[in-house]
Amino acid sequence: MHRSIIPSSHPRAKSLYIRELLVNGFRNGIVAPEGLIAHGRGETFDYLLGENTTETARTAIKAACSLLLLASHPVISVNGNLAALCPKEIVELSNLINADIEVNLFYWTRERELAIEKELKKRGAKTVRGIRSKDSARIPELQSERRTVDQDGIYKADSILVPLEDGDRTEALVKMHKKVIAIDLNPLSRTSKAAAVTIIDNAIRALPAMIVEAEQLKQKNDKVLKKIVDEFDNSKNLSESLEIIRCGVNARQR
Ligand code: PTJ
Repeated sequence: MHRSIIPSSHPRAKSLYIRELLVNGFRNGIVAPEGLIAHGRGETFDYLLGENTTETARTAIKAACSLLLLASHPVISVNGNLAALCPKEIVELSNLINADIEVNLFYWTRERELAIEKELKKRGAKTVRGIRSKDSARIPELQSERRTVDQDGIYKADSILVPLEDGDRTEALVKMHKKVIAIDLNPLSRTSKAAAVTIIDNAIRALPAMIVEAEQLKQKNDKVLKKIVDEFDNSKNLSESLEIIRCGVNARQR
């Protein structure tokens, strides 16, 4: 890690540290080379959104946590970028909402799948699903490597948290009548539009914010959680994020 050569006084220090987490993840065999490029795309949107969790994202976080707490079988889907950015928070959130953790990769390799499993177990995960075996299931109509899922994980889940997703799988999961909760910095992506709840925020901020929110919402009864979900409008929330990008966060949230 080159953290020592990035002065903490650097105006872009936080953003440069996040890059280092990904570069480090790449060097440790967790992040795909293409993951570094995907991060660059995300960074652009993050810059335009003000590099903070907006009130609009907080509304989505509340709905997302409510949906996950109402689920009978929630799963957190983990790819290379997420595992590099916030492995500790993945485990903490999964414990809090009683969710399975499942590795699911677009650029699948056996080595990376195992490196991610190892990283999550190092951070306290007891079980990590999605490690391919002869019992793995297939998502119908999906051609990418992401179609291979755990028979007792994503395949049977009713709600799935999918940070940094490609649109194809989100659409396929929706067709399987699953509730998809996305974390994506791009409010124009197919994933953002297809998900039931989309959190337009950087996953590195969204996961810790979800932990705080879920801790509070866990005290509420199902009726209250259901009302939060019913009142959430994903299209409206996406439009608000687009307006923040267009006009700036202060113009939108004054
Ligand atoms: O680890 P693998 O093999 O599963 O590969 C993962 C990547 C990310 C390489 C793969 O899923 C991919 O190519 O993703 P895309 O299609 O480039 O989409 C990534 C989306 O996530 C884009 O809309 C980005 O704007 C967004 N994004 C990037 N970084 C972040 C992000 N959203 C939230 N938080 C981020 N840190």
